[in-house]
Amino acid sequence: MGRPIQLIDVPVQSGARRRGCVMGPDALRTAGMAEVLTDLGYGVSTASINPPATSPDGADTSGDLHAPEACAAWIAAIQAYDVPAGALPIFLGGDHLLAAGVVPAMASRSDRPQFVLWLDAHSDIHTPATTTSGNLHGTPVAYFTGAPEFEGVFPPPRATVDPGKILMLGLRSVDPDEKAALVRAGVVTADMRTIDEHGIAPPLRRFLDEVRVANGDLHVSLDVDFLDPSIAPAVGTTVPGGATFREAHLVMEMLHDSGLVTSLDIAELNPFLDERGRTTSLIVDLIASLFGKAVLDRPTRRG
Ligand code: EXY
Ligand code: MN
Ligand code: MN
Ligand code: MN
Repeated sequence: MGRPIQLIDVPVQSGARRRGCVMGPDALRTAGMAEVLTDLGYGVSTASINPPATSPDGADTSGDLHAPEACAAWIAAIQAYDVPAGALPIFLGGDHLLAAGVVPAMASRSDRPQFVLWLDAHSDIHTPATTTSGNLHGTPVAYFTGAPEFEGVFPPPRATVDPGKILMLGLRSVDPDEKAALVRAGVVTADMRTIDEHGIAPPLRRFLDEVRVANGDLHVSLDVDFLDPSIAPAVGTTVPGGATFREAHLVMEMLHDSGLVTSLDIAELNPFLDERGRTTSLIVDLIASLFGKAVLDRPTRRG
């Protein structure tokens, strides 16, 4: 039996105006997420973080921000949730606002340095001051790296992450203020141009080596729009030119081989936009790869 896994539903959709992410956890369960992990030999438990009692979604738009109070309440609820000791949590979203709760919670779980692999078309490093859409799912990275602009908007993070310990893979839609913030903070990035030219494995291999050397914890945040829209249409923020089927599986296979992943979230799945469940099924297949489903049995290679 592998390490116990806890599947935690986080049906947040306050981070954006478009509705549907609330159905993400149900869709992932319907597609067999628990059964796939059980078949791979893991003990699986389930939990859910309940929607905080705030005003109905969207009713508290204040100034230019969409639903800041609901978002703040979700972040507080997620950060207050204690994952059972020894379990590897998979947070089933929900829009990407959930990472603002999940990453500080994971970073506070141990004294080891926290690393984050951010798989996303977007850098999500806006602050309440720079966002032009007002959609707060575009802000979690700035929040969990300690940007001061969140004071009075979101509760203080339980712990913060060193921006130099974040690798963003798959970027292809980054706003001007975000570009400046990425450089200022020193986030490590491999955009789709870099991936096209050199492949997806080299930056990931370098990053995993760093995590290993530092004896760090590794959180993986998988935004569905990391994937090319032709294979993953069920997301409200599709951007052409994303990761292919094999690139995505290779990332998952390398993560499995590394043995370094300590937590995971799946964000932005909008089942309302799916086509006969194919995006949801692909996500479940990717998670199976991350937890050891392989084309052929091969000796685990570390490094
Ligand atoms: N940068 C854009 C904005 O701030 O509205 C798009 C953000 C999309 C966020 C998605 C989840 O990754
Ligand atoms: Mn995102
Ligand atoms: Mn830690
Ligand atoms: Mn995205």
